[in-house]
Amino acid sequence: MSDEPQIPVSPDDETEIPESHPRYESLLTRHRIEHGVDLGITSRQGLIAQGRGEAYDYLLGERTIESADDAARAATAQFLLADHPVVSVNGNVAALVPGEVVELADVTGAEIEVNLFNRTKERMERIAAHLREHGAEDVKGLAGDGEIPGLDHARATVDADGIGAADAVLVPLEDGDRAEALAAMGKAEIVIDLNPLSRSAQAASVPIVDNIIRAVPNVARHARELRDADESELRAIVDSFDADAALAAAEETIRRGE
Ligand code: PTJ
Repeated sequence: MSDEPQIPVSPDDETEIPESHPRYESLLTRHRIEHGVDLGITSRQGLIAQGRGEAYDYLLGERTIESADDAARAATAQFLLADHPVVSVNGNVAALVPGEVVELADVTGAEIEVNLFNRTKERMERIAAHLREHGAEDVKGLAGDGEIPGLDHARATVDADGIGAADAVLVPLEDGDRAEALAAMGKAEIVIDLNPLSRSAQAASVPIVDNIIRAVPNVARHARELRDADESELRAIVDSFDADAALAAAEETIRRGE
């Protein structure tokens, strides 16, 4: 028999997962995604997306690599410099880090907007309610009175005074083309994606190659440190960040396997 701590096959509550388990973070993440599907927040495709992400996380050593931490700091500076920063939330993000997103928005002064690939009124409302339960005061996305040009799926639908009017958007866990479309609108694009080769990561002005479960609290931590920094310091952090080098460092870590 293995020496690993035993956990219930299907824990009812995440507190049943022992923190001492060597794969604690992975088990916690799976539990939250599964629970998100049960709540009608996460799409079933979200389970597949999580599996894909988890494979990259395994190869990255399930840790925040140095280049991802630098990217999180640059993303924070970009958000603090922005006049109108918005965090975009889909079904996976809502299931994995609802409270952490609310905290990040609070500390950076950002708005939160629900934006879904598999958009239904019911899921939009459930996700907004879930975020409110985790402390969000105002959740955008339900008006859907704006549009991102050049996209022919539901992700094009945004709030005109939310993502439509934003100058910086944080888009965790996307499926590709919206990152390019937002960049084409002149918005700074911060992407969180474990796959450095994904289209979103490649298109981002700041790609954070890290698990959202670590990256969102990390950005909030940097924001608490940087919130009193002056504009020139924030600008210097953004200007010295090299997106191509960060992607190359993540790919190198995956290929080297260490
Ligand atoms: O809730 P909806 O309807 O908007 O749908 C959301 C999903 C995620 C289902 C949809 O956007 C989708 O199908 O995404 P993809 O094409 O599977 O892409 C998801 C990307 O996120 C992949 O590049 C994964 O490597 C990455 N990813 C998955 N889980 C994580 C992750 N990145 C960071 N942290 C994770 N936990």
